[in-house]
Amino acid sequence: MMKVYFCGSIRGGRDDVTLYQRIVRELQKYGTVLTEHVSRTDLTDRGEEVSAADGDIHDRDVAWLRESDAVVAEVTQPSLGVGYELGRAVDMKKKVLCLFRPSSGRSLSAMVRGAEDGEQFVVKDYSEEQVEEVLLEFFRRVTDNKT
Ligand code: 6K6
Repeated sequence: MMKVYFCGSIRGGRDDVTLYQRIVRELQKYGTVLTEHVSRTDLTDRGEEVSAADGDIHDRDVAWLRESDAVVAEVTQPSLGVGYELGRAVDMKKKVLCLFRPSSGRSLSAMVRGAEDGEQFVVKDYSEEQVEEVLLEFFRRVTDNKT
């Protein structure tokens, strides 16, 4: 079973959490999502529901990232944590898909957009209704190159 690491903003802001939920539900068709909590609606940007220390969160997440076969990030809502995870993922030579919604009116960081290499690191401009097809295309490629 493939292990998927999903990244989405937490302290960067929770505006897109229902979309994260939709993405995670879709990702579960392809494998185990290690970071399902990112899409939990009761996890706020303040972390009232969470008692874990930041150091423990960091160490656990980096260990999961190392374990993962693929990394999918929703990058429309800017998040330092997501940016950090993406940088570590590149260094670990993971297959990465970044999903960005141009309809937000935002402009994606050059450090993410510019990391695109069309192979290991892909940035996909999409709209919400394309979640299914965009993920299908990505995982087709991931599994093709695995053999
Ligand atoms: C919850 C609420 C506020 O703070 C928390 C701490 N909980 C976290 N639990 C698990 N993963 C986390 C937590 N905080 C950040 N992350 C990781 O960083 C997730 O994997 C997200 O992809 C990313 C979000 O970073 P920020 O900078 O937006 O918080």
